[in-house]
Amino acid sequence: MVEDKTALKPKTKAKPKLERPKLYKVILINDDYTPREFVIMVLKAVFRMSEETGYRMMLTAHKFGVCVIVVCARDIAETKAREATDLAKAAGFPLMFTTEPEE
Ligand code: TYC
Repeated sequence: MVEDKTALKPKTKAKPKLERPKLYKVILINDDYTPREFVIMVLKAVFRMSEETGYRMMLTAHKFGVCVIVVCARDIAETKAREATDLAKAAGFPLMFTTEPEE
């Protein structure tokens, strides 16, 4: 008798759908006390940006209240926001960075 080797083979392969991990925004918040130069220094040190980009982002937050600094994985976003906020706190400034999920 001929053995049917294909009988147990599933017709379609199960493809578990992997959700793409959510991305998070790091947001710079304006305040009335932190010096502009200090904001730029933090942006350069923590987010590795140039003087020009730092200046542009500082000014955007200054004018509009907030500025999105970077969009990245949650743990990186939270670490950078904490690092930047802690630098300001250590220097006695109320400068704040927050994170929120991207829609
Ligand atoms: N508004 C501040 C000032 O006039 C400067 C500043 C800009 C502070 C952006 C925070 O996220 C900020 N000294």
